[in-house]
Amino acid sequence: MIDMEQERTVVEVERREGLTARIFVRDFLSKKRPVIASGAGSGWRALQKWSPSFLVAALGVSSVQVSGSFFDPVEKISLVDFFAEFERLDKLDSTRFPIESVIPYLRYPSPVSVAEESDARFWESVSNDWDIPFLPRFSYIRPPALRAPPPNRFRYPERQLLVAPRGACTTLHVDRTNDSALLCCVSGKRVAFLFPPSERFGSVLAAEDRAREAAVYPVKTRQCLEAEDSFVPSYGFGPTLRAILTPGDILFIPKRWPHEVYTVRSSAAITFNFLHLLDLDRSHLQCMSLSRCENL
Ligand SMILES: O=C(O)CCC(=O)C(=O)O
Repeated sequence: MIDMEQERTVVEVERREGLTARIFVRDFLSKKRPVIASGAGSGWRALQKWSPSFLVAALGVSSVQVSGSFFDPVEKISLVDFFAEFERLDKLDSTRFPIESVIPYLRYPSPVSVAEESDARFWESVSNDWDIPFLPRFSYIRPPALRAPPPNRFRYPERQLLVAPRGACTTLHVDRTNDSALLCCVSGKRVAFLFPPSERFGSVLAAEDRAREAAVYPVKTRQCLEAEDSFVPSYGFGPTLRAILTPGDILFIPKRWPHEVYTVRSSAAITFNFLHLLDLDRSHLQCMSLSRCENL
């Protein structure tokens, strides 16, 4: 059933077609406003190529760490088994869906595997399959470059391949790297919810962090199945912004915006994090002078 109170506070994230770097910087990056670059990746080869069997071959590993509703890896399983589950869940009728279970989620590379050779090989082998046309080329703090190579050519630790079966989710968080993020949908369908930053979120995020430290991950499978039509999370600190992402859509998540993402149809995606000069603010400068920039 739709909660009318929550429904009223939903605002759709603005969609822009043909977004250019100039417009992205002027209207969104500098204003810290989310946007969906509608179809900005619709010409990517990845959209045609990245089937489960392609990914099994391209990843070139026999087993992977999978996580649940948050980024920390929870178990190592065979890649073939993971994709078999991915396809099974995609086809499963909602009435038979395992709503009490956390759905396995492949976030590749996870922070623990970032230094591995297979990771470098994978990104190299798919570098012609994607690109982010509207990213400005200049003035990055992280990766540190006055003129940065395009994201598909540069290995940055916070680049991830996300493969999520229907029913999988990423629960509420602010990116720990304290930078801006792009979430690029390659296949399937994801619904992302974003919340304007507010100090009042501190206690909610701290409670979620404590639960994760204790390895207690929320099961939000039911909400995931309902996110396509009726479920809208709300924490009571202002509006909930919703971004419905289908293949080719790229969502800009500004620095420090709390967000959570529900996979409503089994989906592959790429995330890319960056810190631009325009992202620098007082707290960032203070921490840089103290040389402790993690987790601002
Ligand atoms: O799409 C997802 O499940 C999570 C993406 C995300 O929240 C992130 O990369 O910070």
